[in-house]
Amino acid sequence: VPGEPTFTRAQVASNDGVEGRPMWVSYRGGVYDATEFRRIHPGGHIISQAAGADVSAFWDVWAHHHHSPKVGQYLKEIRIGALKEKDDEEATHDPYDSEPVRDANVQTIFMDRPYCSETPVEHLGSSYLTSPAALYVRNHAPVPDCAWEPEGESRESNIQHHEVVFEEGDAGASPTFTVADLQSRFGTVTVTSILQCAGNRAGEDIKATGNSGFTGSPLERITVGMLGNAQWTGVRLAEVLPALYPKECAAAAQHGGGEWHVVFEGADGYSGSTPLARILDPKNDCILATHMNGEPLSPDHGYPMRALLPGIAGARNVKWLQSILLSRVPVDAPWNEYYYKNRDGEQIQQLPLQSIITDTARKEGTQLLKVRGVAYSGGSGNSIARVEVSSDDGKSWSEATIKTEEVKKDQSSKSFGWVRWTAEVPRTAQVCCRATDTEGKTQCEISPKQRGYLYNGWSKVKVEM
Ligand code: MTE
Ligand code: MO
Repeated sequence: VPGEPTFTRAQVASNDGVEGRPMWVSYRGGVYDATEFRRIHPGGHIISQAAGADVSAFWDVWAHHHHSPKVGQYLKEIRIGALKEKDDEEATHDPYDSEPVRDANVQTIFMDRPYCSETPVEHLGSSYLTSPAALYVRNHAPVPDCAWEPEGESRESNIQHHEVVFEEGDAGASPTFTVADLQSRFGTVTVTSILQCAGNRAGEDIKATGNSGFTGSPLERITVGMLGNAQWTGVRLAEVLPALYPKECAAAAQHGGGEWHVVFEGADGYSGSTPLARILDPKNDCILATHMNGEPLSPDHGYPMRALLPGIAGARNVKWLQSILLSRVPVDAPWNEYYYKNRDGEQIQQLPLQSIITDTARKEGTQLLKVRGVAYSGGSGNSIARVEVSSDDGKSWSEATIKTEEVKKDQSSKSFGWVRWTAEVPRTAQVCCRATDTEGKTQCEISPKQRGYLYNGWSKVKVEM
């Protein structure tokens, strides 16, 4: 902007938002007064981490994420000048310099900053439980420093000290509990559940139903691997919330829970919310998880604690959990306001019934094809009644064999985990599958467009002839 005032980095730094001072930040050579932004914006405290400094790493995420013109307009409104040229070139601290080490053999990487990956399909169905190293990762910001390996302490014991703030609980102002407090008061349970990003199968969705918000972004390459199945251990939210928010939970029980939402906030500034009624129903197995497959959560998956809401879109399973708040409205953070909404403009919650072909192989000495895959019922938590495979585009179907013997019998009262299955069908150029749950719900060939999310049409796979 010609003729606008210029500021040095030192000047920006002196406006750090502390003790009534305004909060300035720099972003791509511009200087912005973000005082208001921090105050009014639920995602604003992520910017406070960079008060008086450069927010490029944070705002780049926000800006490219939300294709909304509102973002550009907003930045224009709060711009107060430009950085002095020499200062613009100065190197700034890189918030991505302490990212965890990842195993490229079991992760297909879409983006590095923020890190986003899927499990390669060859690996997806290779075991009943997905390993933490192979589970897809969806980050929207740098991995926050949650001191996962403090000196002299094991990760296991460090979990115990982690604190979660319950904002404005009935017990008075914002009680804080360590994980150890929560565990000794409420005990822990283990539930088996898939975790899936609402954007899984985005590539197939584009092929079947046309362009979406994913088109043209690195995420249009998502296949079927933003998904995994694991055993999660933690404290039950259906016990924690009524104890800490008795009034709200009682009111919610009377009114079907409709008007209350549980807002989870992570240490990276990301937040998500889910209706209280869903979480209060003990059958839904919603927990604050500290362990995956018996191991402390890894840094990428939310160490030391995350929300684990079986059957609910990954986006609401907030990692690096810092605070919980009951609210009358769904959280209005940039991640939720522009992203992860369905075609009716509602924030996405439940995942749909799903089945996925993970691999096919010629059966030696026959004209048959062995087909393997996974299936799960999503938000309903119903069991899978059957999976069928077709080698003639759905004209005829063969029933698959479900590997029921490996399904974990844990404290989960519904079926939120996946089942693996195998089938044999005549060998052709393309095979497809569909699942049916115990209520008779079944998958359609092509599912209705949900702005690119939640695609659950038949899984179709080309076969090498
Ligand atoms: N929680 C925080 N704090 N930050 C995030 O970026 N991403 C969400 C959710 N929770 C996210 C988060 C999204 S969109 C998904 S799909 C899941 O985490 C992914 O969990 P995973 O990375 O452990 O597989
Ligand atoms: Mo996601």
